[in-house]
Amino acid sequence: MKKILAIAATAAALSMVGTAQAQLILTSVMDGNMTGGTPKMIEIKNVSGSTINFATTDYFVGIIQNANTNFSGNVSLNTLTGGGSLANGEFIVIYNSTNGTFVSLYPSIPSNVQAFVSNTVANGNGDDRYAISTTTSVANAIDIFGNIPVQSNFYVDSIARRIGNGNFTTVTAQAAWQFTTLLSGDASDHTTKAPLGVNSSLPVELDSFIVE
Ligand SMILES: [Ca+2]
Ligand SMILES: [Ca+2]
Repeated sequence: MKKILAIAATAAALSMVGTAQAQLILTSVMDGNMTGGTPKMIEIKNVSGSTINFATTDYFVGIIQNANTNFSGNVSLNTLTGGGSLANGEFIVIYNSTNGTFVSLYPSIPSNVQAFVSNTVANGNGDDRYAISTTTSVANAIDIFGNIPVQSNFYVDSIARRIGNGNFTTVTAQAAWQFTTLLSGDASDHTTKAPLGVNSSLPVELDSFIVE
């Protein structure tokens, strides 16, 4: 007796599965609890396994504000870093702190973190999503924080820290992130609840995900 295999069904299922290499991921997002909603911050990490030279392999970090579905502002990492590079496992922090709050709350930046000011990009006030893309379009995103079609206040006055892999290009923030509310005006919260350059809870395997 011959067995009939559901080859067509298997092939269809396999066609839904893809692999992609996450080169850079978002690891922290903050909507600050201090005066003026500062500091606002985005932290990204190189998980590619090797140094990324932005002059030859550029990426764009952008904000998708309010009801928008594409970037309302973005910055080239080559431009931001002045043609710099990022070693594997190290971080870039982009912050918005025109009144100096970020600098006062983080007077000592860890050696594995490069910090840059950008008021255009790090401007989320709790309902704005962020993405890293290979182009200036969200369509080419390699990592997303937040549910792009759905505007909601999901991190107001909070620090969001990545605790899992999630799905890199279709992620809804709640699935892969831990949210901690920062007490209004309490500067001591940041050193304990929002340390920079720490992402030890992130699993190592980052090399595959399901494309939906
Ligand atoms: Ca706020
Ligand atoms: Ca907003």
